[in-house]
Amino acid sequence: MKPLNTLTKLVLLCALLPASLVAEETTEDKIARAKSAAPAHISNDATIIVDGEVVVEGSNGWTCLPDTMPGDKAPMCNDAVWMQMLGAVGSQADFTTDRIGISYMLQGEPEGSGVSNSTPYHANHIEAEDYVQTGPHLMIVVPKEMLEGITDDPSQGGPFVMWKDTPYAHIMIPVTDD
Ligand SMILES: [Cu+2]
Repeated sequence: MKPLNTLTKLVLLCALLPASLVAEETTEDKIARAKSAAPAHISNDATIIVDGEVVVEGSNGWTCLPDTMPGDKAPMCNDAVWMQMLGAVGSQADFTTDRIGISYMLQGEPEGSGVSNSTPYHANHIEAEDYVQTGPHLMIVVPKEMLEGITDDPSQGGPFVMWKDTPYAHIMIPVTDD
């Protein structure tokens, strides 16, 4: 096959452009999704981070993100402890806390954006034996000894521990039936 000449490339580019523009989310879309993770009385005054940048400076100590993992469209609003933990997960750093941390994920996780319940680092979460996708929920991180007595089995339908044997163990609390 002959290499494409510049004109052909240009024509191809123009043909593809409109579709990609339609699919592209605006920062406003992402801000709206980030805020939808928590009740308005929290998200309206929260800091919003989109694609790693602060786009709204908040005033109440909460931080909302349009995605939990890049592009997964699972928005969350986190307090300071949760933001610290998220940073540790991202850099595979150790993490302990002497206080409770709270995260709201009231939109839950869209199709395919769940995770392995045992590790944040599964190479392909959706293929994990213990893949779990959770509807609207809260997430609570506590000093580890406080996890005692809470199941790590999501199928029971109640609160369960996610990533139990990692520094990032936290309690998942589903708040609806889905
Ligand atoms: Cu969550």
